[in-house]
Amino acid sequence: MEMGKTSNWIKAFFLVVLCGLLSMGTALASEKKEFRSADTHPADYPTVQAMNYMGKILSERTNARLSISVFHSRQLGEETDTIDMARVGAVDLLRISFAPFTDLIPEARVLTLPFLFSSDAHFQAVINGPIGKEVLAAFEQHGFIGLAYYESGSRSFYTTEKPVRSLKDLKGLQIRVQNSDLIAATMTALGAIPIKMPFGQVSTALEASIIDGAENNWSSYQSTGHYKAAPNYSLSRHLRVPEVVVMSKAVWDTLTHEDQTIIRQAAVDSQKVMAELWKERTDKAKKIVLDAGVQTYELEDISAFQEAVKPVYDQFINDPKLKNLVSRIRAVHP
Ligand code: GTR
Repeated sequence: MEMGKTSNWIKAFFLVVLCGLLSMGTALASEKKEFRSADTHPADYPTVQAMNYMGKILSERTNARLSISVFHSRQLGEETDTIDMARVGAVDLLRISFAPFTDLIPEARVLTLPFLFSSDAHFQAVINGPIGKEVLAAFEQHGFIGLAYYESGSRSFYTTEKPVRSLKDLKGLQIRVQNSDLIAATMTALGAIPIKMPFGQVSTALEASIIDGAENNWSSYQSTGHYKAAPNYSLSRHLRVPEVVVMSKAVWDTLTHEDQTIIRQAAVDSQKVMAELWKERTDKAKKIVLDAGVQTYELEDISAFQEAVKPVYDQFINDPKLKNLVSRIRAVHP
């Protein structure tokens, strides 16, 4: 089930036209380039801060010739809208979740598989190693240049009424998911009813009991205020969906090799700042939600969840190249 799709398309269309006009103006005005970057999160969120930092060092390293203006808080639309805009070069950069790329880029599915990573350290070793590089490189043939990964912790379920401790608890619950067939199939495999819904609509949907719950990391659970309507947080850690900084290939191809190198390095350098901000923010978010009365739960039997999602692997990891990536990920020992 999808909600708000038509209005999002209309919104995306007008934003594409608007951004197109803006970019023509910038190109004519001077040689200076101010890249527009989109983010769904608010101004004080680590991803936005890290992109601001990337803009700062980019500017320092080019005598203010290159800079970044971050349109946070969904000012340019929901994540799927901004993917469409970046593809045609209407927006230059995205800080975005891998999830909405999984329907487009087969390699992106691999890092989004449920229960694939055994720990944070495992996840970090994979994204910062050769597999991470290979997956980022795969973005290019789909119109994006993968520049860097950002931290995002693990995602867990939260519900308005009954906490989720077992598959039985999840059965029949309407759970909001990101715009990804793979994640929707994961919910179905776990017995829930997936509701694909843009991030910006989840608060209202929880408050109005349109959905029974959603899933996200501590920081997003807190920043969105979802914890107020859904105070049962079940530490299922079922997904570790990476966040990524990508540039529109349409824009990238207009840049000199030298500028491309500077941009790539600035993105990689911002990753370290992101890691620090992320840790701080996660600790703060946990404290805020626990102080507000959120109850946490552990799953009774995680192996039942891991077993239940096996068909998702068969369905989405359906060619030798993807299977090989999964085996190599499993063989990484941090
Ligand atoms: C957050 C992620 C966002 C967005 C959001 C969602 O964890 O940082 O980019 O994808 O989840 O659930 O839509």
